Amino acid sequence: PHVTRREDYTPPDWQVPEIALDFSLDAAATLVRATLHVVRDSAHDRPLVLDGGGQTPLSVKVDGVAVNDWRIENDALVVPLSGTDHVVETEVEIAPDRNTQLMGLYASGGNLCTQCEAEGFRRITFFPDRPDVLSIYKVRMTADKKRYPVLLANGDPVAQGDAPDGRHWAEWHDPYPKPCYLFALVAGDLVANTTTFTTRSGREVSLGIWVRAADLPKTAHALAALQTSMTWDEQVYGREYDLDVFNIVAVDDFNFGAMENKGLNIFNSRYILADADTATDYDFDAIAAVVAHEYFHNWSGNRVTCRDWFQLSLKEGFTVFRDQGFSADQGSAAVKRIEDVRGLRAAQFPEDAGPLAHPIRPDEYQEISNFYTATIYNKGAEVIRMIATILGPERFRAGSDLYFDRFDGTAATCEDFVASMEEASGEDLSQFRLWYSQAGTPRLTATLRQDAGGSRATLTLSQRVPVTPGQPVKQPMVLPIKLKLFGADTATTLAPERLVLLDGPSEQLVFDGVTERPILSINRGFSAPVVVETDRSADDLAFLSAHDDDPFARYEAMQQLMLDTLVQAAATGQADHKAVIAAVAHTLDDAALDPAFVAEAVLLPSDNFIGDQMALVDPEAIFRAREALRRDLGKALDVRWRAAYASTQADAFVYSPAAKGLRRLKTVALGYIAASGACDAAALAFKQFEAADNMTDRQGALGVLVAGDSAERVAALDIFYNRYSDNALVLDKWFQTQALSPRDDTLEQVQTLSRHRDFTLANPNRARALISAFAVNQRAFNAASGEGYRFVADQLIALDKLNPQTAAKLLPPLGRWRRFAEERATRMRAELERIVATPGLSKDMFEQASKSLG
Ligand code: HT7
Ligand code: ZN
Repeated sequence: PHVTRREDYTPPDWQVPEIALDFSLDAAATLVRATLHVVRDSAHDRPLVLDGGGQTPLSVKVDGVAVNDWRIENDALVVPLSGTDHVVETEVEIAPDRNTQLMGLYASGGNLCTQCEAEGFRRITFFPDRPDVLSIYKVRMTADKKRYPVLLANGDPVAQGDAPDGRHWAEWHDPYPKPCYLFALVAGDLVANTTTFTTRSGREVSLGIWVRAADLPKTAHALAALQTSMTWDEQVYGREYDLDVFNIVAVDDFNFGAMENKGLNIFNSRYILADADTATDYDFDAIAAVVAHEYFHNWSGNRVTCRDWFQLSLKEGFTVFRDQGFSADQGSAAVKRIEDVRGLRAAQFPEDAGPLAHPIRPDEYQEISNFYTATIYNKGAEVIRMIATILGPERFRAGSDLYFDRFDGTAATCEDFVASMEEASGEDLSQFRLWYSQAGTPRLTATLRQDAGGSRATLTLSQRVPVTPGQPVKQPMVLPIKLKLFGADTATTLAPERLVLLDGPSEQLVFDGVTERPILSINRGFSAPVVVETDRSADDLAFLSAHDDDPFARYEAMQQLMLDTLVQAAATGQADHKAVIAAVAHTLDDAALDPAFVAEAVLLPSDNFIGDQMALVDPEAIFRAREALRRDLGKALDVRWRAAYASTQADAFVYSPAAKGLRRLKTVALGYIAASGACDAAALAFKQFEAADNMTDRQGALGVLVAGDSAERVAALDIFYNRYSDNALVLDKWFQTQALSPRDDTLEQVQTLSRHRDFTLANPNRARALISAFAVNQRAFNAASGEGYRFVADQLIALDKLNPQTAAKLLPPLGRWRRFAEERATRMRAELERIVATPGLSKDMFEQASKSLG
């Protein structure tokens, strides 16, 4: 396989300052004429090489004259040119309706749309498909007027008109130079929810969210989120929008969440469409976050783009950090931080500890699509967050202003970003740069000792960065650790919060005036993305879960208390649940706490996260331990769960942080009532299911019922299916809920569901709803028979033939074989070997599967 290496970067041989694209659109056969103004970039005699995606040019012209001395090499069009400045014109034909990969120009729901990041533009036309070639785009589209009444592209609309044979045309110009991965067009039968936004310098921008007519009522939330995002970016980062038009189009078939094409974002419809009946609070929140994320890319990604794809985290890590800040400002910042850390631990920590571990700025790749990972996005955001923590808000903002001003209109690097932060703040980030080059989650050990008889305590901190593939030796990182000491007797502050920058292998901190037994609160706010190991007792963790004034640390103490109990139970079969029960009771009794926080704090760690703490994962033992604790918590606190359940009932659906928190706690309480084995639990859940005026309550109740074994379970699944059988996004929930069920027969149910008439691998959302959800279900996926592995491998092999990118993203769970005892490990490896040996395997899957075999 061909490997692209970061160290091999060289600037482009040819620049393309302008391009004119003329599309004659048709689902079966689209003609693309591209006119490129090409300029030799330095003194060299190399030909013009334009990347391609398997198409053959119908014609090639240089300076208006047809030429035939071109050749195709590795799909690229090679054109010998003698001078330094030419106009090169190519014509190609492509077939959007046969494009199942959903990269380039493709058909979705009868409309035509594009996806070009990372390397889809080459499947549309011949072009230097690399992010450091920036061009001004002029686009003309002609299409059947009835079938495609709406024609959209990047930038601003400049002209439109009718053409012969029932066709019409439109022209769009984008004045900002951009890399081709930001190109987009849409042709379709769509309607828009529109409004205007006036930027702080007075530019009036037309905003439009384009969907099928029937979906128009579900666009209000996304449109409001867009307006809020535009204001937030002006206020928090001083960034204004820069065109007269900002359009978003929702499509049903999409490989990812959304795409930030300049002035024409294209979204997976699941991140646009919402109303109370069909979308959960989680969906509403995700829509606002993704709308914000894509909008924020207009600066962090579009105005300043990436020099090469190794710099992907430059735009993605920074933009995730920005969207996290936005979401935190819209509701509970504490709950948002807890959710983000939970997501990081679920997706990124395992990646960092497995065969696909890579630094946030990778050194090499075979297929760049495989690097749109939790590491690039979420760890990347944590790295930016650490810079913000070290610098403080004012200096961080100064660094961000300098970065945007200095690199506006250019393709930059992670180094440019860090250097801007350094220059604006005066802070030396030399050693901090290791976060960009070293993979692996650092482990921080903290031991606090009170000197015998004295009033002094010593905290010893030490760090270790684990070995990862290709990186056998690691340097100590800079870890910004927020910590504080509480007094065990008085529950007062013994040492106020301070930020420690641990930059060596270990360090000792001495605290004076420690007159009572100190309790350590560490990594407050999750100030560094590390695993913390301490020897804090169950009593100390219970103390912190009740008294810590940092909400994240408080949540974390409870999680650690639960984890310690569950890991011991899974390893030994024995457990004392008393401490957890008392801590949960205390949290439920604390009327001052936000219900949204309570709901997070009382949830047990997932099976997967418990497994991540163990030397070898025993899925059955973990499942038993967790179910036993759930049952005991349910039984012991029955009165409290029922009180919480009663107190969280609402009259009518409102989408607000407070109402969301109550709904969350309501379903968590219902889950514990059911876990206790109470005989009225199914009836209670079914009542919630039937009475619900919103999807959060309805799906919450369905999840509780699906986990059990009752007549209500069967009824609810039927009712849900029949009610929503024509709504693809809600049917995804129906598939997903069943795939996540903890029942003994989930594997068989999922196998049956894969043959359901509504199941298809052609739609990425549907494929993910069943396959990804099933792979997260630790016990079902890791069935001792190996059937779970075989099922997933079969699905991935089939999906690879249609959509390699989506297939490859679903592979990592099979690569976790080193974490299991021999029998399961052997079966997983056998499936990976079967995948690698599949004839015609894509390079996407080959890279993931072969690296996973390690
Ligand atoms: N920047 C976008 C990435 C993306 C993508 C990547 C690979 C294949 C398909 C894709 N669609 C969108 C999304 C984002 O991070 O905002
Ligand atoms: Zn992004």
